[in-house]
Amino acid sequence: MSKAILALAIAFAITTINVGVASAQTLLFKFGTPGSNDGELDSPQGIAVDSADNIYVSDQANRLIQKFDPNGNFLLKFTTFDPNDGEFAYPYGIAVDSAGNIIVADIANYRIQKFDPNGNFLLKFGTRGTSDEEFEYPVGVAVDSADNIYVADDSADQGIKKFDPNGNFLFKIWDENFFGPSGIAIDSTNNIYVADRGSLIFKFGTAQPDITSPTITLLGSPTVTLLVGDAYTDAGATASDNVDGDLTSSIVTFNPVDTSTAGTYTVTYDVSDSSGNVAAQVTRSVEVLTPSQVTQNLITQVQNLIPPLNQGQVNSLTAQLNAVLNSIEMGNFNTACNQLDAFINNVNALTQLPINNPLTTSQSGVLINQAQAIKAGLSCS
Ligand SMILES: [Ca+2]
Repeated sequence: MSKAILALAIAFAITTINVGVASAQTLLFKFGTPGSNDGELDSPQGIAVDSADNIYVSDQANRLIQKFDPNGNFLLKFTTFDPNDGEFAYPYGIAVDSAGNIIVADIANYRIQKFDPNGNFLLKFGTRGTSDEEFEYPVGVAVDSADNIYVADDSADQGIKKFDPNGNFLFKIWDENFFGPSGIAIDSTNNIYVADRGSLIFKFGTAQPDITSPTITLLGSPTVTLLVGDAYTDAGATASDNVDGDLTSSIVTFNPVDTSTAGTYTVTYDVSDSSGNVAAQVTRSVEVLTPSQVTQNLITQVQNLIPPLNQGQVNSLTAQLNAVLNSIEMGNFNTACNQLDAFINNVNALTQLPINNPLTTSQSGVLINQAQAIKAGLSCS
């Protein structure tokens, strides 16, 4: 054999091998005729086989499930138009458990249905919604070695949900890169595989993922009122998580409080756990008031004390506070301090102890504390 012929022979051999590698796997058979009679199909979408190699097809447009023997011969079909049980509005994903029961995802009814090998209805679960037990677009189903049922809900928010064989919710699997989890399969050691319409394939282990967010607990009052110039020390918050434990040191606090400028400020607290679950944000409202604003608030409180005060008593206290306001606005802080002292004396004189006057010590204490706070804000001696 010349070199040229040998080279040609090798090239031919390589070509032949390549053709062999690229060819499709051997077709054993195919079956199906468009239509709605037994064994005829209309938009079949899902397929599964049982332990005896029988073939189940979710025949979407015919709204039923068809069962064929291992050679593709029609065995039975089932559907029921009972609106309560077993009606297929849009059967899609299908799986067979170890007992030969058939699990079907019925998208348009937002539910999963289970049938025995003869097509008798066994149970259903799910309704439309976004809670753990509900579905938005249940497309794919799979079962693990214990016949637990996994549902792929083709919605970025819902992800994969695991149910026990009776349809009781167990847990949810979610990933931040979910776009439309639709296909699902379980391997021999119960790892979970997900095909997502966002062009991603996921594999999840058997351990239950952490899907529980940490919680933040505010320390101190959710509302704080200060005077301009006061010091503000934030009381902080604590955080804890079901897996990570104490996450207090990981809290991200945003504290915009500026006590040199009157206004209402919102302090925010955020934290997430090591699995990326984000806690519900907790906030605190801090109001920084000018001495004038506190004085005006005090006037309002005094005017709301009828009864136990009478109109004359309220008028007297209000006049004193209006004088304080006027002095503050004129910049006569020393005068305002003296006027506040007179107000405090007046309040004390109206307090029940030691004789039976109208104000309780509690009521007068609230007024006096605020007067003292205004004095502090004015740097009274
Ligand atoms: Ca957690």
